[in-house]
Amino acid sequence: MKHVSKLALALLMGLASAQSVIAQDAHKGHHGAAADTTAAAQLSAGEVKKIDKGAGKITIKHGRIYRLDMEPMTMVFRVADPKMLDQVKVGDKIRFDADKVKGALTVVKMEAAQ
Ligand SMILES: [Cu+2]
Repeated sequence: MKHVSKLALALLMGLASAQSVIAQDAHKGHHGAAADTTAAAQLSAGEVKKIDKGAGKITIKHGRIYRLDMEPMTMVFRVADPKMLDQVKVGDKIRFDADKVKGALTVVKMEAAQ
């Protein structure tokens, strides 16, 4: 019994520290330049599935997005700047950052995956 509660405590502590890291990252994101050194680590992996230049939207099959606490899935995003859609084509592997802008999930940064 003693064993079990120690394990549970360890799990709880692990969970708590993971959550505080996520909260810190989200916080940094709102402070511009200071976040740049860690920005690369925050980018999520994705693959472009569809591009709709007229609507300024892109469909991305994405990995985990820590900032939004979102599981991997395929979904449509708005883009912060329509020009971003000229930089990629369907099938491209990308790294990107997304955030809520005026209530809509929006790709705020996007680059080709290495
Ligand atoms: Cu998603």
